[in-house]
Amino acid sequence: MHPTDLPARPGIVRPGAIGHSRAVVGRNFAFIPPEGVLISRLPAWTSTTVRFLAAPSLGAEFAQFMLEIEPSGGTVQPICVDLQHFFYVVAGAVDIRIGTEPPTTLTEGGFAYVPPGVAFTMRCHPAGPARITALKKRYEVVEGIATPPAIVAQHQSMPVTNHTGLQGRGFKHLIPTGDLRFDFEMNLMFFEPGVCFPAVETHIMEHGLLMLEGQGLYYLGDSWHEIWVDDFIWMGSFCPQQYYPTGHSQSVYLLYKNVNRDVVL
Ligand code: UGY
Ligand code: MN
Repeated sequence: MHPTDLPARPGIVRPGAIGHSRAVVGRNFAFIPPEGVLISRLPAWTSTTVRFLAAPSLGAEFAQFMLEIEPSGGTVQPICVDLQHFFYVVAGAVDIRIGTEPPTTLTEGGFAYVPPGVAFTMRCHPAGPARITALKKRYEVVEGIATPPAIVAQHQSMPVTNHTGLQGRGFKHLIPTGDLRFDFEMNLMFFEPGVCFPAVETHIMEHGLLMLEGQGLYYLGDSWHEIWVDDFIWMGSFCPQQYYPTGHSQSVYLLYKNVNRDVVL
């Protein structure tokens, strides 16, 4: 019997709380189920809690976190820092304002890219709370290449593409792929059950992965990990990786990947 099948009484810790963690932190990967990620608050945000998922203290060269914003909560004042931001609405609705543009409403599946040095505000709609996954990364400047423009859109308005020719795969490149102005991609990856990558990947790029739909098994380093909705994985540079979707429906995850830049020696 799985410990979650045992009756839980209010105020009493569930059986399995000690012996059944799926959390693993390795040298160049971390598997982070949500139940162990504790909340904090950020001075620049009101009525908002934050759960950090990846940060330099883990080994990552970016930061990724979940923002849980109460109705009418959000940024205290415009945030303008020398970092890029990316936001993806997991649930709820927010208004985002980037630079001097008028505010745009983003609902579940909405996303925004904020270039470095550009101010933004975010406000949760009063009707209910919002959950946003957010990412910060220092921009890698290249002489002669312009900094990228802001992006605000809903993924539902984008077609699913498949450059691989492999049945059962699907992609949405939320940040234009191959555009050298950007130094990272954020991709929605779609998989039919049983459709894995053609090989175990071992590449220099890092990943931050948030599971949005379905379930499967994730190969990290040299071990398999069962994954489902709301789990997070950090994959460091050269972490061997493979995904094997299980279950009865498609699975979808949101994947950060640093690209388009040379190694720094
Ligand atoms: O594009 C990628 O690197 C992707 N195939 N990796 C992954 O989903 N772990
Ligand atoms: Mn990969």
